Amino acid sequence: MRIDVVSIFPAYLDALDLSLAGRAREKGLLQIATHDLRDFTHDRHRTVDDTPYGGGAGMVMKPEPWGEALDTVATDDSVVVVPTPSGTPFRQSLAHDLSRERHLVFACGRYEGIDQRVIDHARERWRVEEVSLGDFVLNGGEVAALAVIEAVVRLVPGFMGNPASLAEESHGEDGLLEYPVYTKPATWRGHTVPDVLLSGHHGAIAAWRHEQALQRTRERRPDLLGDASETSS
Ligand code: 6GU
Repeated sequence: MRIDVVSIFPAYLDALDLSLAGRAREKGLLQIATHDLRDFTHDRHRTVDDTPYGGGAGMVMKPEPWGEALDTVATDDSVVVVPTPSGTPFRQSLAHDLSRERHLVFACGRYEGIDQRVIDHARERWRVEEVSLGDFVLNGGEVAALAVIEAVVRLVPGFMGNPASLAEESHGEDGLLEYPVYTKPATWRGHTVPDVLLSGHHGAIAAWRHEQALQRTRERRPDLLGDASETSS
């Protein structure tokens, strides 16, 4: 897989040299490059933003540098990923989907966003995914791109040591949150590990874990249980 990231703060992506993506790159399974959007400007001040048509607070990213950047970086088999708080929620299913692609291009916006024509034009040439990490606001797409890249890269075959651990986690096959986990010692600061986990009864352990996962999901994420009374639409 190849990943290109376009940003006015490419140094944000330095963290990709660490950990998972770093190891995948060392194995030659992943190529990642970052690009400074300002390198695609032509004025002396390397301007990337301007005031919004129609008025209002903040600045909007100009279309021309983005057009040149995407022309340079994207190819026929690219998927363009645009992190934005107004995107569709980024889910594990999309992470799996993107992990099967050959080339991802992340367009990291700042300010109040990128001129909409950049996205509209990109959709005429590439698959475009505008994604949000949740109902909160970041100053730009860089931190969101890091999160999406980590979620995708760990699913690419050969990138992770133990494929079983990929299926067994939260938002995995059964759609529930993960059950609580424990390790030694059996008592720590007066808190004990649940007896069933020390029992050696695999059936009882599996049943307990499933019940814990259900209880957690009911309490924290009832929307995941597909109860129509809990969904907003
Ligand atoms: Cl993807 N981008 C920004 N700027 N803010 C966010 C977000 C993305 N997801 C949640 N907040």
